[in-house]
Amino acid sequence: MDDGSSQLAGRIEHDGYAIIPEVIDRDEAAALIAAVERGLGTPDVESGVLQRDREVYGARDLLAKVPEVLRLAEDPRVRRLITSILGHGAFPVRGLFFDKTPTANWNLPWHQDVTIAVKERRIVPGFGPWTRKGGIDHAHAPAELLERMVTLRLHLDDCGLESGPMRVLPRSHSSGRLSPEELNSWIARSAELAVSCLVPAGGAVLMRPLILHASTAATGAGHRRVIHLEYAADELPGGLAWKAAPFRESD
Ligand SMILES: O=C(O)CCC(=O)C(=O)O
Repeated sequence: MDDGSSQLAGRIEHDGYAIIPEVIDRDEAAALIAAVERGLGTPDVESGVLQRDREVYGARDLLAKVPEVLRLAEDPRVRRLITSILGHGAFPVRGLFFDKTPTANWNLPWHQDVTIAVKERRIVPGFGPWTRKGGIDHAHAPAELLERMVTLRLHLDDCGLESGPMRVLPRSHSSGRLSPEELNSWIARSAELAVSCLVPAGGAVLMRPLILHASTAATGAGHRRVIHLEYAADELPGGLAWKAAPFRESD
């Protein structure tokens, strides 16, 4: 019997993204807001917690900092979505937190997500340039790896047009890593096909990291809190290791 998994996998394969209106319920989303606030504690840039005017607007390494987020990443409702796309060997490799508000606001130009977080920098063909953010080594990764990853962006607040939603360009995920010229050509050809990802609290956007996406600044009051979880199905080559969930670090 098809439980919708193959349909979801087909949508991700074809469009590069899908909106799932309910992954967890609103009470669970509210509990996660409290858990993230507890887990992030006092804002501090060195620890990977980003703040502007004393307001937390983002955080890295969420799987290590917030146990409830690690549980969410392995929750059967989330796992079912992820494994239908990546198979049963899928595992979470990075957790980020975003909180867009009128005072901690941003817009992002069209881009692909090409960066992964690893335990330790090593020279491996295809990986780089390297950066260090929040005390963690990050590298640009090859398209073949990124094409076998998926991101789940779980919304903790209702996200409408006024919330500065993420916008995606359907089907832009399947052309590999785009040069600036290719990216501009995609935008020139198909910007009018962009979809604003409007998602209720507890719902999520599933997306391939290579889909072109952007976001506008929020115009309304309130928060747009998102837990961003990346999953992979492959170990890394050349002695590189994912800076992933704590339980994997002692593997
Ligand atoms: O949350 C947003 O505003 C967009 C985030 C984004 O573009 C990203 O995670 O790459």
